[in-house]
Amino acid sequence: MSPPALMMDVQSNDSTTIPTTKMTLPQVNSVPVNGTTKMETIDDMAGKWNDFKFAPIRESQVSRAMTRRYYADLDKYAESDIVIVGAGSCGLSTAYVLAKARPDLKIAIIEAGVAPGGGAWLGGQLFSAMIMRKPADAFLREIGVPYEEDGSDSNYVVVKHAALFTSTILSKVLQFPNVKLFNATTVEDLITRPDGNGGIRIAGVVTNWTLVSMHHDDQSCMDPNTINAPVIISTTGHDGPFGAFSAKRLLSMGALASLGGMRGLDMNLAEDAIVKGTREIVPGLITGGMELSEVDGANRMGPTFGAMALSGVKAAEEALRIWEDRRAQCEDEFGFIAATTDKAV
Ligand code: 48N
Repeated sequence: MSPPALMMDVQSNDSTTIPTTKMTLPQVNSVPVNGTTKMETIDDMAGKWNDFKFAPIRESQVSRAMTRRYYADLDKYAESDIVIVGAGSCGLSTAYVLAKARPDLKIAIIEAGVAPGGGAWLGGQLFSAMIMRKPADAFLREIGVPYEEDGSDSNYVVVKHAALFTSTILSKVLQFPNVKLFNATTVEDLITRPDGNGGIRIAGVVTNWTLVSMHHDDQSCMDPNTINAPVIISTTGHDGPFGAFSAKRLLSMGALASLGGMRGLDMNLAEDAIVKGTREIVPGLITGGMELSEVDGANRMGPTFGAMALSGVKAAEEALRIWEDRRAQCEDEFGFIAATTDKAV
């Protein structure tokens, strides 16, 4: 027989009042340091491990601290201003530029993997170094990633480990208060609206837990969730289980007549084409990074990442160029107001 649930006077915002048995929590075993009872630094702990003790916790406090925040975020970002699909090097670069330029916009990033970063944790063939051709070094300076040059007149720079770039851009993006990363979450469809000309406009994304999305073939009726937004930026890459997702979905729904299909490797042609081609491919949806190679039939560039960063810069610029118009279209819908006003709907 399980022991009676221990009722503790645990602070919670729950409206349900539960009878509590007042307990005196064990005092945190504080080791007085310079007269204080707090361990302010890890130096305070050095050599005092025998007396060390964490502050007491009840498991439900951890559960509530996590779930309360997650569900508040789901509620807040159910109406987003911009959704970025795919947190690879292009998606993260896009998010950085957007969040910095428009702190008033709510930006949701949907990433299928548990670990965001896409293919940018390593260079080519699982090697460590990341190469970026000039002028993409400007982006490295913008986000504060150190790099080397192979000779004073080299046309490229080298980040000693790709993870240094990815961890830095990820850290910067996650620190913006107007950005929410929903990782381990897949966009498994797009929200569409008639565009008034017989075609469609993209007005949001359809999401599910990635582990659920991967089992629609062996489990039926696992319905998704949704996020409305006037602008979607799809940077889902060309690789992996969901690569080029939006491009393929737009083709299957008839919004794109055909896909060009990624072509062979040519660094010079590929990187210029991806950056210059980053654009709104159907009303409300911008495509950047390697997903665009599938749309346009652009070459692949292999193990050089400058185009991913600068495609992100361009995608952000394109998003801000079209956002007001797309938002106005959203406002027309049944009087719903776009996300930034956060007006209850
Ligand atoms: O890193 P990727 O795959 O994509 P990009 O475009 O940011 O960077 C591409 C780059 O890594 C290269 O491929 C290099 C330059 N090589 C080129 C070459 O010639 O080989 O990131 C895409 C991200 C991944 O993290 C996926 O997990 C995620 O998008 N993703 C999705 N997330 C949510 N919903 C989806 N449907 C989805 N599909 C992919």
